[in-house]
Amino acid sequence: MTFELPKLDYEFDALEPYVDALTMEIHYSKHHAGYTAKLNAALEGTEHASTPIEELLSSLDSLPSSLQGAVRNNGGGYYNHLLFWKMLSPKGGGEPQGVLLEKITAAFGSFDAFKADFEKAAMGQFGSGWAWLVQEEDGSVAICSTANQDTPLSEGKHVLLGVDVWEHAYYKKYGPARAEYLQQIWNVINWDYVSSRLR
Ligand code: MN3
Repeated sequence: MTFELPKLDYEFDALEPYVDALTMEIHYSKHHAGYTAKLNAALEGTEHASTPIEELLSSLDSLPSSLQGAVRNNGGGYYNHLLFWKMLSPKGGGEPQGVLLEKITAAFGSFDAFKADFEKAAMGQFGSGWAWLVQEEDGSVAICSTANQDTPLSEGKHVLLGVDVWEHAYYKKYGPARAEYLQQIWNVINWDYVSSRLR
């Protein structure tokens, strides 16, 4: 088993009431575990079984065509959730500080304007996917979204923050109200971790 499900830094119920315990348990124990197992199964016995996940995802086109789908979907799911759990914290919320806040203000005008733009991108992602804050080559930050488990890493972008907008991330608590989930998720965003990802 090359890729392992990471230990969570908090309990399933630690993000209540914003992310409910049952959603966390299923999301981690079924969805993330599933991506991990399927990724391992796809790579087992191939020359890529011990290639770092970042390397696999940033060079999808150079992989054998028989592996590209599994790495894109299950490798993307494995990697995106690795980051997502760290981007959340029971001690999260509030506003980013320092350099990250400066970059956000420079790009969007204010933190509130950034949140509105981010929520718009997340709402505009039709079906399953993610909304992202990424850092560009020139150091500036930008918002984008991806479908399914596609990750900005595969487009050469450096991820700072990602929010899962698959229904499995919110449906048990919020039903179809993705907008409400997005408004509440800010309460548990771990800005210290997001800031630590700046290059
Ligand atoms: Mn998910």
